[in-house]
Order: sequence, then structure tokens, then C-alpha cells
Amino acid sequence: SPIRKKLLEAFRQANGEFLSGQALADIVGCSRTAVWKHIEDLRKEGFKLDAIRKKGYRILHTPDRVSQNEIHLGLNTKSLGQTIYYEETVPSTQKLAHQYAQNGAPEGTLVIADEQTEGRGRLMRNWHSSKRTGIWMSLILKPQLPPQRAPQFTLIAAVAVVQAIEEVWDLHPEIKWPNDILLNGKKVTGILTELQAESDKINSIIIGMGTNVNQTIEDFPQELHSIATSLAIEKGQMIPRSRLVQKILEKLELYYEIYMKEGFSPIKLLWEGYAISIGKEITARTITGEIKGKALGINDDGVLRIQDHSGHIHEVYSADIEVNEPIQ
Ligand code: BTX
Repeated sequence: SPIRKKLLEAFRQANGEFLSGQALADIVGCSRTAVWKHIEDLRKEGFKLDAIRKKGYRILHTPDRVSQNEIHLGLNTKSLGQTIYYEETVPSTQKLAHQYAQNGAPEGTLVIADEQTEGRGRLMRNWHSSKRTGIWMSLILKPQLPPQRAPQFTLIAAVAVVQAIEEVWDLHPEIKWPNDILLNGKKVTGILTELQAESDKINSIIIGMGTNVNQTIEDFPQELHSIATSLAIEKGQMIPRSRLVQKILEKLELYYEIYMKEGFSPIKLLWEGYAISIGKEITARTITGEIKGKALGINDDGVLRIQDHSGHIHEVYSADIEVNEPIQ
């Protein structure tokens, strides 16, 4: 609710100091009794608040949840995440975001869940999304662009996620084209960009981002043990998810703005700085076959350029790539 949002924002600005009941009532524009009721609701959700006579209220602890309240408390964006739909369990946030987008959800709308029962990757693959351990979210953007530009959004999102992880936890992820973010060679984030478009213009872009945060290795099914990791595994400690959501949204808003003003080249430069495969011998598996060769880089559309051993250059729009170990 808007009152709740104002209340949390007031606490954020107070920075741990007390705010009197009357001051809160004035800020949010309701009675002191109504303020008190909202505070009781926050407590039920796991917020810890101090209430001291003559001093008022202050926030001591925010729970590690990713509902609207926790994300809005301390979120520093203009549009991304200003509208949030949170669910405890959904089949897929991506599916839900498609529905919201179709029904006119504004730019920046975020759909986020604590658990997905049918999380998906590319090509109908499965995305394992266990309860309260990761960030499963889909963001709706509405850029005035032709549909061909859509693949670039996967790369913009990848840069935003890498920088968010770097800044918040001082871990240093790498990007594997087009949509994987790796820590120590294992996948920590997957990105899935989808479109609602007409022939010449985008209606909505839906960027699905799945990040493993607080899983232990046992939380993953056996077949993912050798390919998946979480931030907690790499960092050796549990990590508040809402902070990372905020940081991703802030970074994404920044780079989305830069991209809309200056085009793809500034993003491309940043992206290349994090990419592991560039300059290496790789195998790219596409729907139509396999290409082996040297990854030269990405072009201005975000398309991967691979030079095979006969010298021919292939432009690859979507594939799974594997970096080949050099032969000793
Ligand atoms: P992808 O097709 O590149 O990767 C899918 C592959 O990654 C799977 O086949 C499996 O091998 C592996 N995998 C599955 N789950 C995990 C995991 N939790 N961690 C690491 N590796 C895994 C990547 O597709 C794009 C994923 C997007 C997920 C988000 S979550 C929010 C949104 N909703 C939704 O349904 N999908 C997106």
C-alpha cells in the first residue's frame, strides 16, 4: 500500500533513529492509530521494531524476505521495481510477468517470488528455484525499439547483475555469453530475455533473472552439483536477498538509461571486461549444429562472432558455449 511504502521510506531516511508516532502520522498522512496498525503488520512480517514511550519507533531488523516491503525499504530507483508483484510460490515469475505485461503493467514492474515450481530456462529447460534461497524475478521494460535489439538486454542485465554482486559482496563473477554468470566456473545466475512485440516494435521486454543466493550444495539436485553454485557457497556466509535485488535494479536502471541515450557501445565495453570466452577456443552448440573456433567478440547487436579453423566468421545469435581447454 502507498502508506506502507511511505512508512518504510521514512524509517529508511531516519537511518535507525527514532521517529515519533505523530511524526510518522504526519509523514504518511494518517492517524497515529493507523500508524500503529501498520507497525503491527510489519512485525507480523518479521520486521523488528523498537517502540519506546516519548521517543517513538525505530527499525532494528528487516527480515530476509523479498516481498514488496523489504525491497522498497532502501530502493533507490526512479522506475525499476516501483511496482512490485510478490508471491510466495508461483509456477514461473516469467509466465506471470507476461500476463501483467499484456494487461498494461507499467515499465519497471517487477514480478518476484520466493519459490518457483516450474522455473524455466532457454529452450524449455528447467530452472531449479528452491524456496527462499534465491532471487527469482522478472522485470518488465517497454523500450521504444525494434525487436531486433532485444538480445542486447540480456547483456545489459548481465552487466548489472555482475556489478551488483561485486559491489555488495566483493565477489568477482564472470559472464559466459550470452546469459550465464559464473563464480569459480559455476553458474550463479541465469538470464532469460523474452519479448512481446509487433513486427516493427517492442511492446514489452521481460527479463527473467534467477540468482542462487543462500543455497548450500545439498539444496541443488545431484545433476547440478558440478555446474551450479550460490553466493553463500562462494562467500561462506548467508546473504540478505533484498539488498541484492535493490542493487540489481539500481544498476539495471543506470545502464538502461545509458543504453537508451548512447546506444550499445558503452555497455559492450563493460560487458567485454567481464566476459570469459572472448579470445578463447570455444564450441558453440546451436539448434542447427555445432561450431568450433575462436570467439572473436560480440558485435554491436550483441551477437557472438566465431572464427572457425578455415577462417570463416560465424555470427551466432543464441547457443550454449563451452570453452575448450587448451591441448597440453
Ligand atoms: P539456460 O537454458 O541457459 O540454463 C538452464 C540450465 O541451467 C539447466 O538446463 C540446468 O542445466 C542449469 N540449471 C538449472 N537450474 C539452475 C540453477 N538454479 N543454478 C544453476 N544452474 C541451473 C538460464 O537458462 C535462464 C534461467 C532464467 C531463470 C529465471 S528465474 C526468474 C524467471 N522465471 C523463470 O521461469 N525463469 C526466469
